Amino acid sequence: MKKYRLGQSRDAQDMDHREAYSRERSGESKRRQRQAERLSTGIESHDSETLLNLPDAEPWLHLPEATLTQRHSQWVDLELADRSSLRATLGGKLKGVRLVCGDRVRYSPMPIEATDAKRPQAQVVAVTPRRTLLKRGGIDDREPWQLICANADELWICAAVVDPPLRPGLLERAQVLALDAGLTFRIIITKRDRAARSDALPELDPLRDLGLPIHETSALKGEGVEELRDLIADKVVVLLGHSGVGKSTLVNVLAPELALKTGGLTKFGTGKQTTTSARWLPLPGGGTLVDTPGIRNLSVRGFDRALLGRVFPEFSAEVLEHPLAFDPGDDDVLEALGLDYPERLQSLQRLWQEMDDRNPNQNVWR
Ligand SMILES: Nc1nc2c(ncn2[C@@H]2O[C@H](COP(=O)(O)OP(=O)(O)OP(=O)(O)O)[C@@H](O)[C@H]2O)c(=O)[nH]1
Ligand SMILES: [Mg+2]
Repeated sequence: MKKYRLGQSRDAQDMDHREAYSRERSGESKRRQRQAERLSTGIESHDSETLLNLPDAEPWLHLPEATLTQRHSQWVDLELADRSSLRATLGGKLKGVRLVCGDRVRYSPMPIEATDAKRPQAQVVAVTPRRTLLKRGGIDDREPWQLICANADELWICAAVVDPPLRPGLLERAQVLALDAGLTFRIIITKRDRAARSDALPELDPLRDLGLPIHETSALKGEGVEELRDLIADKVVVLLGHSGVGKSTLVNVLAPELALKTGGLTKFGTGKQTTTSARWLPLPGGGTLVDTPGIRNLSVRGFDRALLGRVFPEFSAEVLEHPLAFDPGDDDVLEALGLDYPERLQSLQRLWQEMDDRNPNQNVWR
């Protein structure tokens, strides 16, 4: 224990000390220490690509393989080759690896079998390289990506006619995600029964003109649902959309035996976050649906701007290069661009800016 003379500040004493900094590193705060290490090694743990790396699964090829069907906070549920399910913990080898619904994993039985089937009966030790990975931009740089589903074939973005309202901007964002992951993209309009037949949903015209597949459905009336069943066939289809658009209701119409929980709406016409984690749901008739929790927004932070040329093919290379150089409020500019849907210029600008956005609060001392 150090003695301090009256009037001598503890700080001043410490600043004189040669090991002042190292003492702070070892003692005060584990978190600060980790931050300091990160700075001195130059490896930023939030480097977006490193986070997606998977440890080598080669040494574990002798173990049985399974699909991760649902993540819980302490364990995961697996679907085994014989379609039975098993609860498992994550092995230490996977520390820091983010597993996601749809991952193909290798697991090993635990030495002592738990008798309660609700407790883990196995341990996941490796993840097989992902065929595809659907992700969205994270909230800040500590979490650059939010993983949605691995090994899927198609992304179906679900949007309701009303409650919650239809927002074409969300559909453009979802298309970016699908292109990045290499998934087939479809737009599923739900609750068609809530709008008059005569309402042709003109807000979708720009997307229709681009030839994007748009399916108008009503789970309530069973409209447009059968053709979806044929599309699923033997594919893995991820359903994504705002809370309350009717994703789980749609799954229940396609596979009533799953009896998923569905929710009502708040008085504001928004969903109640009824589904709380993504679930991998093999359908008895073939194919797999992945029901996901309702999203608030879809960030495209960190995605490659080159994708925008495919989402906004009506723009010339010059506009795609520098969209901000064109003023969407200037009629002459819009005239010169010859756009059928001038509002798309603003959408393009918004996504273009967001893709390169750094989090202004990024601060290594946090
Ligand atoms: N009128 C009408 N209502 C529907 C239709 N599909 C779903 N709903 C209603 O919409 C509400 C929300 O449905 P859910 O299936 O729970 O929505 P969700 O997208 O799974 O919501 P989260 O799990 O919160 O993401 C429920 O009250 C459903 O009855 C439809 O085709 N027509
Ligand atoms: Mg749901």
